[in-house]
Amino acid sequence: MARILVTSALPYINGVKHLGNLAGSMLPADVYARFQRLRGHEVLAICATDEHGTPAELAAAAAGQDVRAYCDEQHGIQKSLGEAFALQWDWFGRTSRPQNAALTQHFAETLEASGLIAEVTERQVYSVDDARFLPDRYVEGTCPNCGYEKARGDQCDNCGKLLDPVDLIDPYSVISGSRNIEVRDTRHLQLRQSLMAEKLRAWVDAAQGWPALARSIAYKWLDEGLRDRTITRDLAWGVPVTKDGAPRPGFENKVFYVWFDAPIGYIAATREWADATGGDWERWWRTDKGAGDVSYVQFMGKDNVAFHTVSFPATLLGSQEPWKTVDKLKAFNWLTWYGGKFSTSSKRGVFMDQALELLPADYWRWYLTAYGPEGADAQFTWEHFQGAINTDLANVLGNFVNRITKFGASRFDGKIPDGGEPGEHEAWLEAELDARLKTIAAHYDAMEFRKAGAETRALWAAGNEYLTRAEPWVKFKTDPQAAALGVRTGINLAVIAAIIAQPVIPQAAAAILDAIGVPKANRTWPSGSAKDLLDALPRGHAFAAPPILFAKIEDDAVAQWTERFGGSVS
Ligand code: B3M
Ligand code: ZN
Repeated sequence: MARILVTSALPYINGVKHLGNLAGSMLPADVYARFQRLRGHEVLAICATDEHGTPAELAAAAAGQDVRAYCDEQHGIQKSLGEAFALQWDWFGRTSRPQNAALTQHFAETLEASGLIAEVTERQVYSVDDARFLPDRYVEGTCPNCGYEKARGDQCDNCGKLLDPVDLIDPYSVISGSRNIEVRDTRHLQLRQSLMAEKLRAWVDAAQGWPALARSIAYKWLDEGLRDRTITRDLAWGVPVTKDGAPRPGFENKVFYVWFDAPIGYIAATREWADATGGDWERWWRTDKGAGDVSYVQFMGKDNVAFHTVSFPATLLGSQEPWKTVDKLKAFNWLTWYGGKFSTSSKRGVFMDQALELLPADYWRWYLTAYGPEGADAQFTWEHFQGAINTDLANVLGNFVNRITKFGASRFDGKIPDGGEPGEHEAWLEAELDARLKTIAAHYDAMEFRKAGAETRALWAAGNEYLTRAEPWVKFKTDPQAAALGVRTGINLAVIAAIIAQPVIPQAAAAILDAIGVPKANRTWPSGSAKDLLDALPRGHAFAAPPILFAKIEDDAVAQWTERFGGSVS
């Protein structure tokens, strides 16, 4: 049995997340964790809200709320929406909790003791009218790289370039709109990444389980020459900057940069879990305390890769302490809304709360996993979503399960019948099953979710194919033994179809397994021969047909939703 630590990139606190946030880290992390639990591995799945930095402060200000009250409210909303989407975290924490402040301050002081922190004077954008410095997203202006006029201080949304606020052309304050902007000196702490370049490159070289995209981004940063990075900001909301455990002189009005404390939030949320459950967090994060045999798997969007393959490891490795670093990493492209961005303000796209008003979580989980933005951007369209749901879930899985359970319940008193000897149709099915079960598991292990989805659908389709071949409802009149065999085999196959569906559509899978009366302990990932799996339920075992599993999405619903959420690249 393996020990697997799974983390998803931490969603920013500001507002309900859209389907892209779900598809690009949280959902695949949950699917992977569920799969590994079904295989009997010890899994710890961790996530949290990323609550510091300018996104939180600006959103709280826009909501007219104190930032802590805003974060309290938004964390609750995101936590309950995650539960409604059946995201099964062992803990969904908060980077604003004391555990993260303590750890962030520990790392900063340890890094300083290793000579990797320098106190420097920086030139920063200062707004005279707001009487404050304007870090990151507090200042916008024209991008020096592409001319985009609403580039943010930290990154240009148009060309993606990472920016320094002082580079912006014609900057203005996001708070007041004022252009009465100066560049002034201010003291900051810098992480001396330049001193870590060699150690980090060696670590990236040695990394085995990374996809090409993640590796190429890490090398790009390393090849560009690692710059020393400012890890403090002139903000009030965040982790206070300390020295020897006390407020650092000259830094009383500064906090750590959100991207310094956020990844530490993975460890801190694990400490929250331990504090709440009595678990042992060091078993997962300290290689001197048992984490040496942990496989650590991270899920994120591609714009977060550099922070996870360079900056965060620089913190961990630079501390000279035995911290667990990532082993495997899955980076996603973007889910677009008809090729464009999701946007609340311009009513483009569906957000997590709205999605659940329209359809149960399983519909979205299936579509966003089996058609997710893995190797390339994936675009959501209502038409494609409708087709995928109606085909994969209603016609293939739903139809197969309903036909065989309804027929078996009506003609065989809802009991697994005896009789009939496996023949050519069962031999065909056994070969199908043996091959597909192995392939599905291999795709999940490799974090290839689209491929795992396609193979899962193919196994469900084999169920319909088997029923066509075995045709128990025809044989029932002429050869009751063959009909009994067909029903027995078909019901056992419905169990397998549901068991392998659990990582992606847990609610529908549970409905099928509950109706067929499969004990919870028997719902682990199928092992053993297909022959045994197709004859696993004891003769006479009582079963029933589950309620209708999936309602087809009708055209008029698509028309309504297109009207409400947008449905063309405008
Ligand atoms: N909050 C998500 C984003 O960039 C960011 C991830 C933090 S993971 C430590 O949208
Ligand atoms: Zn730009």
